[in-house]
Amino acid sequence: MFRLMATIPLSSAEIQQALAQLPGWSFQRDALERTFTLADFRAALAFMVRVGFEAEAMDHHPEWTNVYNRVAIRLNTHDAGGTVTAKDVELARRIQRLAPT
Ligand code: H2B
Repeated sequence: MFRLMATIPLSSAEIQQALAQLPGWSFQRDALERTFTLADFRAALAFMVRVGFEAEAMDHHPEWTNVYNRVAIRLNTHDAGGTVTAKDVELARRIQRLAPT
């Protein structure tokens, strides 16, 4: 399933549709992006471990940076020429479930 999801770039209409269900996420520089702010570094690190395990299970890996309590995440699909695919949307949805409220 993921193999097929990862081959077809989404149209900008499809990306906008997906973003409507992904609070805080935006489309920037060919990727889905969101920055999360956690309570402190420990909470940020725990979040990254959870997201990392989810990403690994999907074989889909975020580009991200962490500074203290902030985690900035970018998702796109190298296998689709660095475009946004359904696989990025699926990982963003899973990250939302792990996100602080
Ligand atoms: N992560 C992301 N974000 N995009 C990809 O296209 C991708 C990946 N491809 N993780 C996977 C690994 C691929 O390189 C391996 C060989 O399955």
